[in-house]
Amino acid sequence: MTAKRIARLVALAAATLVSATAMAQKPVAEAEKNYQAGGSPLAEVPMYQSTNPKAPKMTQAEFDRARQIYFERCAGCHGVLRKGATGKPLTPDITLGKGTDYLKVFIAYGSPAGMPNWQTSGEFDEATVDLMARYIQQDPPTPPEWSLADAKNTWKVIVPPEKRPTKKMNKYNLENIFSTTLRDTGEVALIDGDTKEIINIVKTGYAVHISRMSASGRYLFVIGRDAKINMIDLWMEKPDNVAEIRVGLEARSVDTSKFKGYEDKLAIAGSYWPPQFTIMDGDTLEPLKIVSTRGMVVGTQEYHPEPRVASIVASHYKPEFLVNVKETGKTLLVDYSNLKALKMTEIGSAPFLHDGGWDSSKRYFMVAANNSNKIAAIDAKDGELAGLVEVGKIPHPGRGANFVHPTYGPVWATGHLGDETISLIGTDPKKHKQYAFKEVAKIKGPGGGALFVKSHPKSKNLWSDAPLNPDPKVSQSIVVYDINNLDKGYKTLPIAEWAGLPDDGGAKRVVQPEYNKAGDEVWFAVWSAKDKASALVVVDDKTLKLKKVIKDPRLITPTGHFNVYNTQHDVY
Ligand code: DHE
Repeated sequence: MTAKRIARLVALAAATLVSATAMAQKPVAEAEKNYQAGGSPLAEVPMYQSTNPKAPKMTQAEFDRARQIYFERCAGCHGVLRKGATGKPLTPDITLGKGTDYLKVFIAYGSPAGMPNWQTSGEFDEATVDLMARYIQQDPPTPPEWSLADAKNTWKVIVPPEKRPTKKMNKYNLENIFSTTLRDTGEVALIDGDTKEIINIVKTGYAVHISRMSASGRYLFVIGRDAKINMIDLWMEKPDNVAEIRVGLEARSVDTSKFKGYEDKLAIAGSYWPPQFTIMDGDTLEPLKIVSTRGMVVGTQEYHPEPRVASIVASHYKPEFLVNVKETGKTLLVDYSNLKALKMTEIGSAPFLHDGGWDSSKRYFMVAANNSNKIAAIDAKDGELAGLVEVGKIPHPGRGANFVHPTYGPVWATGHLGDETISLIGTDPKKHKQYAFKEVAKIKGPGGGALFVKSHPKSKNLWSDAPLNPDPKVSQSIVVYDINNLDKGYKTLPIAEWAGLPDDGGAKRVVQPEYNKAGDEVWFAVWSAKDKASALVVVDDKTLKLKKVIKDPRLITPTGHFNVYNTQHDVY
C-alpha cells in the first residue's frame, strides 16, 4: 500500500470511528487491554476452515497461521467465536462490509477505543496485518467441544485413594503452606510458611492460574489455563499429585464442596472453552456431570454462544456451588445434592462477571461485573441478588478484602483496573442497614492497574497492589492503609527494591498480597518474565518492615500465592 493510500484510509477510518466506537463499547483502559491479552491455549488446537465465497481467499496454511495468531493475540478481547467481549465483535456480517483495506488500517494503527496499533508498534509486519485482515472476514472456526468421554480420556488417578496415606506423613504445618503459581513453567511451588523453604515444585497445567483447598484442608486443587486440574495430597511425605484431568480446552476456576456433610465430596471446574462447568468426584476427579452455560445475556436476553465460566465458590449455607458466568452476567447457584436431578437458581446481575469473594459473614458473594463497573452481591442463604453496587472503573477485587470500618461497620473492598480508587461496600444489613450494599467510601490509591486487595481479621491494614500500572514505580511497589485512619492516605513500600534482584530489565511487578495463617505477615510475588529473576517478599504486618526475601532459581514467574488455611476458610 502506498503512503498516500494509507493516509486516505486513515482519514476514512477516523471518519467512521465515532460511529463504530458507539456501536461497540466504551474505550478499553490500557491496563485492562494488557491484562486480557494473554495467549489462549486454543492457539494449538486444529480447527475446521469453512469456505465463505464472499471472504478474501486464504490457503489452508495462511488460515492456520492466522488462527494461531488470533488465539495468541486477539481472542482474549474479541472472544473465541469473535462475538466480542472487551473488544468489538468481528463476525463476517460486520467485517465483510468493511473490506480488507479498511480492516488493515484498524489493525495497523489501532483505535482510541482500545485496539492496539499492531503494525506501528512493531508487533506485526505488513504481511501479517494483511493476513489478519483477511482472516477476520472468514467464518470464525469453532474449537471442538469437550464431552464426558473426552474428559475421561485425560483422567488419571496417579495414587488411588486406598493407596494414599491414612494420616499425615510429614512434619509440615499444613495450614501455613503457600501454593505459589509459577505461571510460565506450568508448576506450583509448595512453600513452608514457617521456614520459608520450598517443599516441592509440582507439575501442573499450562500457564497455571489458581489454587483452591478442599474443605478438610488435605487436598490442594490447581487449575491451568489449558483446563488441566491437578489434585495434590498434602498428607504425603512429600506432597504431590494424586489425580489429574482436563475439563476442556481453556479454563480459569476450580473449587470443592464445603457444605456440612459434603466436605471433600465433590470438585467443580468452570471452563472458558467449551463454555461449561464440570462436577467431579472429590477424591479422584472422576468427571460426573457437565453443564453448558450457553444461553441468554441478562438484560438484552440475546443468545450468547460462548459465555465463559469465571469465578466459582462453594456455599457455606447450602449444598451449592456459585458459578459466575462472564458474558451472560448470571450467577448460577448449582445444587449438588442430587446430580441426577440437578437444580439451579439463576441470578442475573450485569456483564461481565469475573472475580470476587465472600463478605466476612460468608453469606454474600461479592462479584465484579467488570464491564458494567458494578459489584453484584449474591445472597447465598436466600438465593437472590442482595444488591448491585455502582463502583469505579473496571473493578478487580481478586477475592476482595473484609474489615470493620469505624463508621460503616463491616465492609468489603475492591480495587480497580481502570482508576485509582478502592471502593468500600457495606455488607451488614442487620446492624448497618443504611450502608448495606452501597458504596460507602472511595479511597484514593496511587493509580489504576490494581488487581488485588487484602486484609485479615487480625490485622489493622488494608493492602493494594497495582501490577498493571504503566509507571514502574507504582507497579513495583505496594500501598498499605491503616483501616482506622483511612483519611490519612497510604504508605508505599518498595517491595521490588527490597527483593534485591539483579538489574536484568525484568518487569518486577508486585502482585497479590496474601497473609500467612497467623495474620501477622504478608507475602508478595515480584513477577518478571520467564528469563528474568523473580522472588517472593515477606513483610511484617505490624512494623511494615521487610521480614524475608525468598529467592530460588526454580521460582520462575511467580504470580498468585495461596495460603492453605486462608484459602480453605475463605479468610481475606
Ligand atoms: Fe486471573 C483469578 C481470569 C489474567 C492472576 N482470574 C481469576 C479468576 C478468573 C480469572 C475468572 C477467578 C477464579 C476463581 O475465583 O474461581 N485472569 C483471568 C483472565 O481471563 C485473564 C484476564 C486473562 C488470561 O489470559 O488469563 C487473567 N490473572 C491474570 C494474570 O495475568 C494474572 C495477574 C497473573 C497470572 O498468574 O496469570 C492473574 N487471577 C490471578 C490470580 C487469581 C486470579 C492470582 C486468584 C486471586 C484470588 O485471590 O483468589
